[in-house]
Amino acid sequence: MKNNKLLSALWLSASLSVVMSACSSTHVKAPDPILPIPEPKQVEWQKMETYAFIHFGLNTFNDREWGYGDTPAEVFNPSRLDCEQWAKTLVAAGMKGVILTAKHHDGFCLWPFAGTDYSVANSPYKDGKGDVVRELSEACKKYGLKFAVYLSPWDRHQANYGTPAYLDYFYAQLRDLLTNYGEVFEVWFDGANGGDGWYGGAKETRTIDRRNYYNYPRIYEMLDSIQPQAVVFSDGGPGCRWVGNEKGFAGATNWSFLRKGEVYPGYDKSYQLQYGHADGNQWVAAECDVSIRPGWFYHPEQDSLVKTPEQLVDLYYRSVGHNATLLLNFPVDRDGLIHPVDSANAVRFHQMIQKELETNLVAGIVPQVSDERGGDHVASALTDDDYDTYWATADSVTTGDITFSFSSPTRMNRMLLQEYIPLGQRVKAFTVEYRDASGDWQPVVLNEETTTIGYKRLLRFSSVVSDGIRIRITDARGPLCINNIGVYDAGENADQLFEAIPTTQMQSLPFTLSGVKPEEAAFASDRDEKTTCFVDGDLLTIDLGSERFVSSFHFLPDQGEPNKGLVSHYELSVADADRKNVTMVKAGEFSNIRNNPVMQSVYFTPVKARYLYLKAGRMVTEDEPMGFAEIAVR
Ligand code: FUL
Repeated sequence: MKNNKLLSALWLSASLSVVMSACSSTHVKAPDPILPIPEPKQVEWQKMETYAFIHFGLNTFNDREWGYGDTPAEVFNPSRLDCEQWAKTLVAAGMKGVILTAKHHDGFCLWPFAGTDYSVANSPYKDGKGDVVRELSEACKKYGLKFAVYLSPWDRHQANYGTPAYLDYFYAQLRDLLTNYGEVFEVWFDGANGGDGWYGGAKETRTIDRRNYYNYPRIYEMLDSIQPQAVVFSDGGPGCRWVGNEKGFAGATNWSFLRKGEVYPGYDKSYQLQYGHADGNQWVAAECDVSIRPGWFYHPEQDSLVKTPEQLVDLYYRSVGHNATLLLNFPVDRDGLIHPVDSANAVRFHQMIQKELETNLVAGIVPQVSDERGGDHVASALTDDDYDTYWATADSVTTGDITFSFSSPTRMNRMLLQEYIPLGQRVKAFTVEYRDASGDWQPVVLNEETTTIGYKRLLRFSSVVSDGIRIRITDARGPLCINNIGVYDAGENADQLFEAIPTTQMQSLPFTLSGVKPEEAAFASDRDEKTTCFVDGDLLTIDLGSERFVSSFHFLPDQGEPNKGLVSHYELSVADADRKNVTMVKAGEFSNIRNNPVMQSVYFTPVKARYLYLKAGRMVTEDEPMGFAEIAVR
């Protein structure tokens, strides 16, 4: 009897607390959203975090980054193409989806588009019966990857490019891809547009009004009616934005907003895209596109230049960990396969990340918080591993402390923070501190600023061994809404793992430069990519001191923000010791140098020479002097 009474008393109090908590949940209003906020599909897209790019096409076979559109379709001849090998590799590398270059700037179509004969249908691949878009979309279904397409608006092959007739052609291509290959998660519109091309005849330059020519509002209508779940990438969105570089990182401070209408392909302040516009009124989160090799397309001489697993881990922290997504490119090789080195490094990268962030030391621990809104928005929501529950503060409270205590000293060196972005991005500044032996709070040592959080912020800090860690949010755009916190120990070598990785290791014959300011000459060979030597005029003269056999010229462009002195078209000549015989060895363009100012290389037939002359035919920005962070001659 006594027991029964006790049981019923317990039952009553348990039911009361359920009722009370149900009441409090229903009575505590969620914070109002702070505009701009993402569309649900933008949140789903951001949750993908890492996905792959595949650059494959005629360029793979003609060793170009930007084909002119003059290479015959018969050149496309992969002997062992296997989209299932791509899909399996990408899954093992942790990729959630893949975007395929269905058509790059050269106009060659990887699917048998009926509107042109410049496609796989006229190539030896499967005797013209192949369809790489179909093969990859089917492999994706089989291996559980999402699928998406890149369709270059610029077409260097089409004779009518630049006229209204081309637009009908372009829209028909898009409609074909959106209608016949299943669901796509993203459509990628490249900002590189207009310029030199073949255009069905001799090479010529065609400029277009990049803002208006394509009539993007019409394209978005088509997309919304056929594939409403797809997010549109372009430099300024509307679904997601370019991050302003092709190196694979976003700023540590990164707002998912832009000022509506301000950014368009060719935006002259593109370096701002890595930070977003803090005062923006449109939700356009950043996507970090980067190739696992220096080029986007496969070049055999880059087999030794594949990014290492450690470099990829670093990029992961600076992309996904900086409130952006990571779009990692795999240049499929001439056999039609992802190269074994690329595959091994990418898979290892994924394993390293999984290992570093394997055990959340605060999972299920309810932290102490300085303020709690109540209802569903309580401290326990921070570590319950449920994306849709979040801790929030009262409407008037825009700062807050979250403190975790451990029963014994614990080693920590990584942290994950997530804001509940369906209600907007709010946090402007925070600090992370640990409790020292005397019980005082000390800041952890980081290599970047702690400002924004957004969808996800990952921090790497020097290891501390402590029984307490706290996050102090010191400034925000409104009440705080944090849905997830993780604290990790990435192992004994955690601190070395995030130290700077050397980027410039160029071997060169010794040289001196003329045509440059004497105090800047040394910058071109100081192995410091942050110092640049600028040239007076449009001619750089390199003196090797004596006649040598040379066969290549390399340079790293200025790595500043924005990059200055980028040479777009060049002529490279050589001369003998008495400068009587001057011979031009190569002329061409540094394709895509504006968006991807990585090391540029010019290879030519070996020749004996003492002097090399690089003449700038055209600069990316007119009237700027040429700039070189590093130079090498071999
Ligand atoms: C750039 C293009 O010009 C490159 O070739 C590459 O496709 C890259 C992803 O986008 O703008």
